[in-house]
Amino acid sequence: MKQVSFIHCADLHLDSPFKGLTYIPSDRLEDIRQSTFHVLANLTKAAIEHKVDFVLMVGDIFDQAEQSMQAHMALRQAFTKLQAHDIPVYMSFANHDFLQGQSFPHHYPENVYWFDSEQVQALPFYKEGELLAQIYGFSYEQRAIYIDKSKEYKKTSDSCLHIATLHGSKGKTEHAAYAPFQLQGLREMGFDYWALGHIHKREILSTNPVIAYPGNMQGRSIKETGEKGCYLVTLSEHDTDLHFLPLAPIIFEKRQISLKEYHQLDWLAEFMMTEINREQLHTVFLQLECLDVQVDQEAWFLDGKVTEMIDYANQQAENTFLIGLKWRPAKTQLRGQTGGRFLEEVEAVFAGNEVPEVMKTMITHPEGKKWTMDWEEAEQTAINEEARHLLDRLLRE
Ligand SMILES: [Mn+2]
Repeated sequence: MKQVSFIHCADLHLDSPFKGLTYIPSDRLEDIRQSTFHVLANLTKAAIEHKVDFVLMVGDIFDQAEQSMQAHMALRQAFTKLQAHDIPVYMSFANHDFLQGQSFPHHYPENVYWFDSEQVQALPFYKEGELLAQIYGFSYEQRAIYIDKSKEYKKTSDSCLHIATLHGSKGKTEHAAYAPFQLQGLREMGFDYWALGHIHKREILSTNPVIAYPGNMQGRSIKETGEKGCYLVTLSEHDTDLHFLPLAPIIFEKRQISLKEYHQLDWLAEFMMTEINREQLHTVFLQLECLDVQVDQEAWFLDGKVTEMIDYANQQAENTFLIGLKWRPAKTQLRGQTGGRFLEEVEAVFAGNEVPEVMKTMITHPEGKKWTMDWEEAEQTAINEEARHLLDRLLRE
């Protein structure tokens, strides 16, 4: 029976600049900037410890088309370490590190096999002279691929395991620019495993055969919460064993707290200190979201008292740091107020799905488009809520 063990990872985004992060204690910034390098070192270590047959890296190895020398050197060093343990790497580039944007030569050690064009190719994996698997894949030449690439995957006639790597997204609606595929289509093609990449949230889309996203390897903002890492896979013709390995040195988390029961300011301070003193194996960046903030509590936030508390808590912290505080007043008063036509119009904007006239100039402007195009529903709701609270506060002042 043919059997292989391998690591399936994707979306390393090596040398991510972490530009969007705010409120991070300045002496922690360097840890964050180094985290994608640390996770690569952890990956190398895990592959060696688990003695895997090979490593699959499914696209977006680098965060940007044009890369830093540090990123190239770190990647090469990781490959060399794997080579010393006879572990091959099968790798592709995708929308972040597409081929035509790269100028650095691809001189990798001999254990590294990479998909060098948008043409789907098969690369064989031999162990002690025996062909155990064919590994399929392609790289992005440009930053987008609008067609369903899965239709171009053709199994060779070899009697061995057939493992397909694909950096793309499911369906046609959401991210059609990234090699969109249909799940049912993949299921029916007879491959033993579909190693996906692109979506940063870990997800098993199908179990027979396994079609899975390992998620990205290091969360890059408060939108990418929880443990991050890779899959350790043992695959034979009859069985797939999938095991998640956490690798990320830094974890982002969110915690909600209702202030209804917190009548005193020092109770909130107490809560913060408990949160930062929790036993943690990793460095955790925690966003507190204070809900149901009562009218008389709003001053705590507006006068900067809570920010000051966070600064103090972070000075005491060892593993858990508070970042990016959010707070929401208990009740939006806009609705209850009799503010005449103005408030009615404001409410109509919030209630409707139509883009208000005044926004149209902004979202059609090339600069504005960048910031307003891709809101998910939850984000849109959060933005609306925040706008409503801001208006409410300003009107009362
Ligand atoms: Mn991608």
